Amino acid sequence: HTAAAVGTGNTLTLGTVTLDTNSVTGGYELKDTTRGNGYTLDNHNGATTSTTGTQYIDADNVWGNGSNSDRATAAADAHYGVAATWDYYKNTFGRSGIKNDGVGAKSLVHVGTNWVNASWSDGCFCMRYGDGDGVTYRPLVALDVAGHEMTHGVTAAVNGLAYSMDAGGLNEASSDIMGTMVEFSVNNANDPGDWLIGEEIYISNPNGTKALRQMFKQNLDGGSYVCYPKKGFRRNDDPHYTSGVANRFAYLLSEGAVVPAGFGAGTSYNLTASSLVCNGDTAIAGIGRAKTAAIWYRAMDVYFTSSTTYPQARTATLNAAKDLYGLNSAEYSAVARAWSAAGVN
Ligand code: ASN
Ligand code: ZN
Ligand code: CA
Repeated sequence: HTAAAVGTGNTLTLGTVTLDTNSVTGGYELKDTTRGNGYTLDNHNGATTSTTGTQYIDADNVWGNGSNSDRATAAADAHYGVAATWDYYKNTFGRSGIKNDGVGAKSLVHVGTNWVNASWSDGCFCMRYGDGDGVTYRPLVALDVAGHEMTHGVTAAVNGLAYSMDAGGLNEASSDIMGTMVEFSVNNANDPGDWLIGEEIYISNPNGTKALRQMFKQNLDGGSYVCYPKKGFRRNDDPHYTSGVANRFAYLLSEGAVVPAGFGAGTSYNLTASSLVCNGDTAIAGIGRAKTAAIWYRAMDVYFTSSTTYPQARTATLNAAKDLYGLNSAEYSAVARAWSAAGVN
């Protein structure tokens, strides 16, 4: 006999949250029968290519202690992040799971040894979360990371964007954009929405400015590109860097050319500095996150293919904006202007 249950997670990054679990003989398991039976496993620090682990079982349905000293803590974050991503896609786009078939995915936590990464595998239909190095990085179970990894599964299902050249950048950017939208959709007090990727994986991040990627200012992470195909842009570079162009497009489209709240107005965050300006347009206004997400998702779902290039992504998102808002809409013009401001014409 098993039945859906509601437990409590004492997470690493979000404080205390509610977890959808399953009651079984002898306790509860981290399986979410309300979202396609997605479940969370302890990989016990196996290989980073692992495809399985052991089921977490808990007697009182209270998971973790808020610190990584309890192996269930990171599991609580991951389980919650998957549920939040599922809900974001379902509530926003009517998408039921990664493949839109109502089937949940598997999450493996405590993968690898001091692994500072997380990944998605279509083969195991699973995501894997490393523990971090324990010095600079803690387990990579933050909401934007969960949304990022699950979105790799969505990308594989809807358009199969390759993981190289422009398509690779669009693949990575799709994960960063949707991961960010997931984070904003929860807006947890301990991890409020922002345009940073991975800011919660740092053991110490007092000003909240450290991140794997800063979607509004690519050159802060040391490698991401600002303008296509200028300012040193290399088409065959790491997709986590070529994604910068589309991340910048999404930021400008949503928020406009303004420094995000909390980042001051100092020179290091001057978004109109010549190092960041592609076409001289420094006055672009945003259309907001909801419309940006709707346009990007429709482009992913309907128009992107495995080999979409940046100029083709411009056309794809313009077509998506036309479908959603019309050819003469402010949204359509904003898409064109935001791409141009990231060098894509
Ligand atoms: N964390 C990385 C990502 O999802 C793993 C990778 O390099 N593919 O992008
Ligand atoms: Zn990725
Ligand atoms: Ca974030």
